[in-house]
Amino acid sequence: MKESWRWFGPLDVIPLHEVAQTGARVVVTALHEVPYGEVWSVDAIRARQRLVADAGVGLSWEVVESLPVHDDIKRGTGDLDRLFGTYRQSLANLAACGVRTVCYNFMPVLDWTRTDPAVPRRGGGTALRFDEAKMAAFEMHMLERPGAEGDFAPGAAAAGTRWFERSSQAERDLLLGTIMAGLPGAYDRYSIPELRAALARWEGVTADDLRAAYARFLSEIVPAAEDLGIRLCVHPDDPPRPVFGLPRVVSTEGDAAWILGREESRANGLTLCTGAFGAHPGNDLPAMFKRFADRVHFLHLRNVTIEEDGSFFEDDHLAGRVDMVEMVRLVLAEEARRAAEDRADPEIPFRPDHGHELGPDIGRGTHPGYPLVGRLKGLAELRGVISAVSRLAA
Ligand code: DNO
Repeated sequence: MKESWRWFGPLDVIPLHEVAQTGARVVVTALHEVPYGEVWSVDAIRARQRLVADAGVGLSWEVVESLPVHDDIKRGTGDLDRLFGTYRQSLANLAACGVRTVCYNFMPVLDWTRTDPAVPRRGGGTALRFDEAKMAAFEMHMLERPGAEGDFAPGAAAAGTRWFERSSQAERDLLLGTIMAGLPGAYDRYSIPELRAALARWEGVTADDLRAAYARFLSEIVPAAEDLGIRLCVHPDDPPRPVFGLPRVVSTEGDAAWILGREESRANGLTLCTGAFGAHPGNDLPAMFKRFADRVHFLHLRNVTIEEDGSFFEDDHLAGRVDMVEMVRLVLAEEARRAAEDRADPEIPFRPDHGHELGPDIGRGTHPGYPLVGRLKGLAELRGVISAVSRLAA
């Protein structure tokens, strides 16, 4: 299992020498500054590779997270030929530079969503949380989205109304900021009117429409990726269910089976995020890994605890509902299988996904979910499991 670390580029407050101190071997990053839908040029990719190499700490860029899919592709409208061409060109440029594992997602409008950036843990550390009632408060009373109430369980909707009535302006502003913070590497946030405008463009688009657009994306892109030796790997929806009335189609085991079945090629793969898939009570992560093992090109290992009303929080890496020891056992067995087939790259890159904000990271201004110490704690715990499981299997 290849230890990797997400680094957000030159603007990340965590410098590369600190990444190296964690023991991680490779960097996961993206050209976050390139607008969605534009080509990642060879020059820009090489410049980023040089930046990583020039830190002189033995790191290299091996995984792209993410090469964003333009919203027009997801909606199936606009100048699609140009956008598909651009995507293929970026893949070709990445391959030319030797970067061949490429993560992306197919969530409309927004990436991952949380409602609480800092739920207190023992001793003053904090965790991220998705609270059904607060999400209901946001959608019903701040966004004022018609029909929002019907998308929540009655208890959550009522609790959301109570929260809204009691909340201060500062609490509402924090909620807006937290919900908008999910756009990776982006420092711009939608305001409520901007979010409304973005959602309006999606009015009437159903899950079937999104699936049709996804099928087209796969048929346009996977053959090119295969020729280039690129391993695409879709990241699941987070949370794994519709939000803001937008459809989501990468949430369950069935969704993953549908995606991988559309193009039967290793180039059409999966980022198995145990946290995002894990927030859906119907997803059994070890079973999913077993079923899709050959097509898993990248792993995000973290854990969640789901509460009765569907809210969830990010638990310790070895706590929560996903059996991480079993996950590691299965991943090592899959790597042994790949090695036995003489595959050039039997090791699957994984990163300790998210972490609690602890000690020196509090107030440091790292990306939400991406502090140094909390992720290092997760990585160290996982490293311990990996080493114990490998020893016992030997
Ligand atoms: C959140 C991340 C996601 C992920 C993208 C992949 O922490 O896991 O933002 O990078 O969805 O495209």
